[in-house]
Amino acid sequence: MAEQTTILNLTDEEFVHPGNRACSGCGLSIVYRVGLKALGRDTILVVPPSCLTVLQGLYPIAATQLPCLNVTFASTAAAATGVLGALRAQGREKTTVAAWAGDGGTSDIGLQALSGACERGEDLIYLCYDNEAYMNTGVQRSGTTPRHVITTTTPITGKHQKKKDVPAIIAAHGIDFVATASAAYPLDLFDKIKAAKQISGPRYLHIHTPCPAGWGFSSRYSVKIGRLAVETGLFDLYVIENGQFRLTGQSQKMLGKKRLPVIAYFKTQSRFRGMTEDQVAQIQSEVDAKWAGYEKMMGEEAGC
Ligand SMILES: Cc1ncc(C[n+]2csc(CCOP(=O)(O)OP(=O)(O)O)c2C)c(N)n1
Ligand code: SF4
Ligand SMILES: [Mg+2]
Repeated sequence: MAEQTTILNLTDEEFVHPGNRACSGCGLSIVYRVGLKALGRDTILVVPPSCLTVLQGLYPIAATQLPCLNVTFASTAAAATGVLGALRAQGREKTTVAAWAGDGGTSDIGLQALSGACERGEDLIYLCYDNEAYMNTGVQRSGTTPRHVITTTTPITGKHQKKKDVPAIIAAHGIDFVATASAAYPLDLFDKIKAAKQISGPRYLHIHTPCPAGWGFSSRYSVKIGRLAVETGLFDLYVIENGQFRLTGQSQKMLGKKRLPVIAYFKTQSRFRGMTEDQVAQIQSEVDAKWAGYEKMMGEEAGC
């Protein structure tokens, strides 16, 4: 990727109007503001029902300055494909089409349309902001809700199943660009979207997005909690470019270093309140095994 952006050279162009209807401290507000800066003015957004539709609002009092097509849940990537076709017919092939959906709209309801678009090689950028539940309708569990999280549909003992690894599913389509990012590392997110813009074909970004209302923490801690997810090794920042996996940003810096224990993350949010000590220990051992895999992979690449 090109040189890293810093706060000193980040563009001050804004595509979000001041004031929107997201909750205070919403991680999506950061992701959306920075994401639009990276996408640029010549972009058409395609968005299914979600907290993002609430944040964006409705014409004529929309919070966004970019054109947006609000579509049905299941059709995001298919609708974006239609927009691409219409632009092609008008000779407007330089316009970026960005499909932008929540984790419910991506990992569950919109997955078949996204898979189809990836398999066909559609020229779109797909961004999934992962707040790890169906937040807009009152915190129901989704495919990407982590294990043991209490939601309104997984009360008392929490979700029993593992978080669905959507970036891995998309990478299995063999597309040229898959990346993860976090609201807590906005410049890393900016640079990844910029990198995605340099190439054509389907490009997928999966963005960890803290949600004070749904995760149960004070709105002032969104960035801190987003960072803890990365610093504990629970959510990793990486890119897979042309099939080549590499850790990036803070995750890359953590290679060979001691990570914070996962309990440091769990204890900050009331959604983990049902976890037992054994469950915490089990997740810790899974994270340790995953990172041992990263260390081995990087060691092999370095010829050690
Ligand atoms: C077919 C269909 N089912 C259900 C809904 C109701 N609905 C609107 S937003 C939403 C939650 C979306 O969750 P997610 O994609 O994770 O985005 P978030 O709200 O968390 O930002 C649901 C279930 C709908 N609009 N259409
Ligand atoms: S419910 Fe969560 S994701 Fe939705 S607007 Fe509020 S803080 Fe943001
Ligand atoms: Mg969600």
